[in-house]
Amino acid sequence: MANKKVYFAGSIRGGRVDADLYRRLIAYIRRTDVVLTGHIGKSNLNLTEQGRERDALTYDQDTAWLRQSDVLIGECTCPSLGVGYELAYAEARGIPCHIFYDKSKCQLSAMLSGNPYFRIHPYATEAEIYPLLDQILRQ
Ligand code: 6IA
Repeated sequence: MANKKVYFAGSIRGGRVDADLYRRLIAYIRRTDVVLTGHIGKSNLNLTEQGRERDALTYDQDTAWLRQSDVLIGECTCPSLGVGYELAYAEARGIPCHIFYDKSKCQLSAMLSGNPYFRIHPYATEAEIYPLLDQILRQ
């Protein structure tokens, strides 16, 4: 099925060390499908806390996008409280969740790797991710 709505999840306040990778993965998915969360790959995000009212707008928008999405694809090498929350939110609503992480750079939380609901894709090189994305987007 083409044109899936993809919720791409990646660290924001958890750290932006992988922001360029997020940008490349989002661009790849967008060749065929829709990414609801394109901002995750942007280089100029304001990371500072902006107060609960401003953050509530982010929460409301992101959870609305999650409820609309066909699949969540999370890049989880850089640990992020928000991404962990989004994964649990998506699981509770039966949205398929795929988790990617660089196995040479991190150890995935047992709360993710121990949950059989999540489809987990440890990778050694970025090149391994793209054929897996093709499979996920074709499902
Ligand atoms: O705990 P983190 O900040 O690392 O959480 C990252 C995850 O939460 C991402 O997958 C996003 O979907 C979501 N998220 C966290 N912060 C924001 C955000 N910040 N905007 C959109 N989604 C967010 C507001 C700054 C913005 C005005 C650039």
